[in-house]
Amino acid sequence: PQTIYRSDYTPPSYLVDTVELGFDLDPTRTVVANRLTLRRNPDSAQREIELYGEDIELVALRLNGRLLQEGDYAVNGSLLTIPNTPEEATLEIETLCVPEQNTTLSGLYTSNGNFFTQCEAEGFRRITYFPDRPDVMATYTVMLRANKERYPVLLSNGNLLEEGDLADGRHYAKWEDPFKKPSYLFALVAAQLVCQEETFRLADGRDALLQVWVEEGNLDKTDYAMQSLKHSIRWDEERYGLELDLDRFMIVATSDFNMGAMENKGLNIFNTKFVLANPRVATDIDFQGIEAVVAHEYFHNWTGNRVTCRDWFQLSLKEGLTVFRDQEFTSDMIGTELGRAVTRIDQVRTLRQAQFPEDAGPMAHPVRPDSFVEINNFYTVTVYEKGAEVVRMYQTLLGREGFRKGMDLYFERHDEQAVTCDDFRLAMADAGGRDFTQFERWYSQAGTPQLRFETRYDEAAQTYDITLFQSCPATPGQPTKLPFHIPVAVGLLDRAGRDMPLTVDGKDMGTTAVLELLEERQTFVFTGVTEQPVASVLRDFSAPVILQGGYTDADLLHLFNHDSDPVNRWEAGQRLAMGRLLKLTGETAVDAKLSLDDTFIEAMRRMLVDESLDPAFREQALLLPSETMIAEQLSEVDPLSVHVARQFMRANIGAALRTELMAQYQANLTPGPYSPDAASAGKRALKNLALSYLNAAPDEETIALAARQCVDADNMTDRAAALSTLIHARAPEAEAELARFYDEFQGEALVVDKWFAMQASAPTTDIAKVRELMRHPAFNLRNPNRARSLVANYCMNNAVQFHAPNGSGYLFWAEHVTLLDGLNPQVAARLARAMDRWRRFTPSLQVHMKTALQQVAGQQRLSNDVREVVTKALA
Ligand code: B3K
Ligand code: ZN
Repeated sequence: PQTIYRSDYTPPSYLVDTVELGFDLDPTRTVVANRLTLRRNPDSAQREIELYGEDIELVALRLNGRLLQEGDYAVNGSLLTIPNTPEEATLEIETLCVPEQNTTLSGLYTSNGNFFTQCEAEGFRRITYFPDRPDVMATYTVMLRANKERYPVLLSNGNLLEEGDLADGRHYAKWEDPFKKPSYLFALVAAQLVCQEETFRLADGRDALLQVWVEEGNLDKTDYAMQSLKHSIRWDEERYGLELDLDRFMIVATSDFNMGAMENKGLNIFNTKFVLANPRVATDIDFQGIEAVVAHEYFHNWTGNRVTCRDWFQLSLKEGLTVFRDQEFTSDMIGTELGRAVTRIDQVRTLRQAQFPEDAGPMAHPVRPDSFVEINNFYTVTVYEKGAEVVRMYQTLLGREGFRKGMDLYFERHDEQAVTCDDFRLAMADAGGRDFTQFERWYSQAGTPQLRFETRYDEAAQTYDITLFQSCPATPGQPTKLPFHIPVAVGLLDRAGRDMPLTVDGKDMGTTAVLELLEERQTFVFTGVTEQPVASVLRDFSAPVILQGGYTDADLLHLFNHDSDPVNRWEAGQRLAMGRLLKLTGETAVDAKLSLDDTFIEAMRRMLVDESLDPAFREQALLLPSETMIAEQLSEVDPLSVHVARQFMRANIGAALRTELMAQYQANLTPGPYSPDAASAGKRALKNLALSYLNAAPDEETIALAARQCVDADNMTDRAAALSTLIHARAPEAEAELARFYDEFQGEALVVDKWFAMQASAPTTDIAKVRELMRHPAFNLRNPNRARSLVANYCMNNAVQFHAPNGSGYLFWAEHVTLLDGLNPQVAARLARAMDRWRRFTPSLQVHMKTALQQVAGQQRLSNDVREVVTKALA
C-alpha cells in the first residue's frame, strides 16, 4: 500500500461549480447519473481532470456532450484521468453500484433494507466518479427515484424542491443544497421511516423545521435527541453567534453504522446508539452520549461544513475544534461549578485511558499527521480529543472573550473555504495580538509531553520559586522534540487549605496563575508568600501532559482535602490511589502479602461522606484509575497482577467503608419518575458505585441488595449497574438475571448490545464462553454495534481473559480481525488496534501476541486499513 504525505499536497487541477446527481435506487443495481461543471483551477499547474472511483462500474462518460472512448481517458487503480481537457468542461458520468452487497458501510449501502450513505472520508467515490477531496467545494442538486411503497421517504442535503409520483409505483424527490460543500458531506436516505418533527424559532426570527427520523416503533425514543438538538442550536447562537443556515435540519438513525454519527449538510446520519433513548432502555451514560453527539454533529455545520478542511491531514481543524465545542456545551448545560469539573474529569479520563496510550504506541501521530496509508485510521483520540485539548489551550491563553474574538476572525476570513490548522492558529494569534509560532508544535509533534516541577520556599524573602521542566519521548519517525508552549495553571494553598493570593513579576494573578512554559526549563517566582504553601499544579488540567512526581503523600492529602480547584482535588485522590496501586501490583507479582494503609482509607471515607460535595463529584473521586491507566505506568505489564491489585484495593475499600457505603446507597436512591438530568444521574452514579464497592467484598447481604435492585429497577441505569455488579461478584443469581434481562429486552437491539457487552467484559467470561456467545442467534458480525459489543469488548475491555497465558485471546483476535476485514475494513482496523501496546507485556505474552500479529499481517488479502495498523505494530 502507498503512503500519502502532507508535504505532497497540490491544489486540485479543476474546480467543480455545480453537481447534479440522479439516483435510480435499487438494492441490487443502482444507477447513478452525475453531471458536473468544471473549470480549470488557476492555482494548479496540472492540466488533466482527475476523478476517483472505487467499487463502481463505469457505464458512460461524456465530456461536453461527447461520449469518451477507452483511449480518451486512463484508469489507474481508483484514479481516472482525462487529459487534454478544455478550460471549462461539463462531464456526464453514469455508473452502477450494488448497495445491498456493500458490507463496508462506506458509500451507498442498505441497512434493514433501507438506503443510507456514508461519504467521509472517501466514500463519495464509491457512489460516483468525482474529484473526491475536501478542497473541491460545489453546490449540489439531487434527484432521487425509488419504489414508493418500499421507500416512502426520500431525503438528501438542503431543501426539498419538489416531489411526486412516477410510473411503475415509483416516486421522486428533488433536493437542493444552497451551500457549497465538499463531496464528503453529501448524503441521501431512501427508507421506510417515521419522524418526530417540530418548528423551531431561530435567533433571527426565521423558523426552521427540525426532524428526527427513525424506524417505526422507535418514535417513543426520539424526545431526548430532539431536545438536545434544540439546546445545541440555542447554545451556538448564544455562545458563538452562529445560526442554523438552512430551513430544515434532519437527523436520521440507522442501526448499521461504522461510527457514532455523521455531519452531512442538513442531513445528519446517526448510529441508533446516539439517537434512541428512553428510561427503560437507555442509561445515564447513553443520554449523555446522545446530547454530546447531537451537539457535536450540529456544531460541525459551522466548524467543518461552512469552513472545511483543505486536505485530510487537517482533520483536527474540524474535529478537535468541534469536540472542544461539544465539551463546552456539555459543561454549560450542567452549569454548576462541580458539574463542570465532573465533565472535565471525564475528559481527562478519556485522555489517560485512550489518548496517552495511543501517543505512546506504534500508531502515535501528531494532531495534524504528516502521513497516512488509510485516512480512516486517523479518526483517532489524538485527532479528536488531543485536538480538542489544543483548542482548549488557546482559550486558556486568550481567555473566553479572546477566544471568541479568534473564532469570529476565523469565520470572517474563511467562511465557505477549505483551510488548514495554520489558518486557525493565525486567526487566534491575530485576534489576540499574540505570537503562536511555537504553539505550532502541538500540531506537528506527536507524543505526550512530560512535565515536572521543583519548588523552593524562601521564608526570609517571602518568595516561592517553582521550576517547570518539560520533555517529550520519541515517537515513530520523531526521535527528538522541541519544547512546547504549555499553559500551566498553578494555585498555592496555605496550611489551612485556603487559596493564597498570587503575585508574579509584580503582577496580581488572582488565585490561579496561568504560567506559560516555553523553554525546557523555566523558573517562576511568586512574591509576598507569607508561609510555606502546597502547590496545586496544572489546575483544570490546563494542558494535555503527564505531570510527574513533585508531590509528597502529605501534599496530596492536603490537596485532596482542600483544593479549590475540583479537578486537581480529584487528581490528588487519583495520585494517592495510583501510588498504592503500583505498589500492590508489584507485590502481587511476587506473591507478597497485600495491605492497604489507613490513611488512604480514611481519605476515601471523608470524601464519601462529605455532603457538601455533589454525589457526581464524590463518585468520580472514589472511582479508581482503570487497569489500562495503571498498566500505562508500568514498563512491563502483567495484566493479571494489575487486576488482582486493583480488585484488592476495591475489596478493601468495600469492607472498610461498608457502613458508609450502605448509608450512601440509601441516601442516593432517586425515587419518583426517572430523569436523566446531571444531579439525578450523579446520585445514581454514586449509589451504583457504592453497590459495586460493597460487592467487591461480597456477602449475602450485599448480593441481595444488587439482586433486589435488578428486580426493582425502573430504569436501565440501575438495572444494568445491578446486573453487572452481580456478574462481577460472581453471584449465583447472575445467570438467571442475565437470562431474564435477555428475555425482557430481546426486541431492543441496543439493549441486546449491552447484554453482549456486559458478558464480554466480565472477568468470568473465558474464551469458551465468548465463542459460545458468538453462536447465539442474536449475534451478527456484520452489524458493527453487535461486533463491537462482543468481539471488541472481549479484546479491549477484558484484560484478564484476553491476555490468557496460552494466547487463546490473541488467536481469537487474529481470527476475527481477518474475518471482519473481509466484510468491513474500518471496523476490523479498530479491532486491530487492540494489540497496539503488545511490546509492553510480559515476555511470555509478547511471544503469543507477535505470532497473532504476524498471522494477520501474513494474510494475502488485507485491506489498507488493517495492513497499516498491523504493519506499524510490528515495525
Ligand atoms: N466526521 C464524522 C466521522 C467520519 C469518520 C469516517 N471514517 C463524525 C464526526 O466526527 O462527527
Ligand atoms: Zn466530528
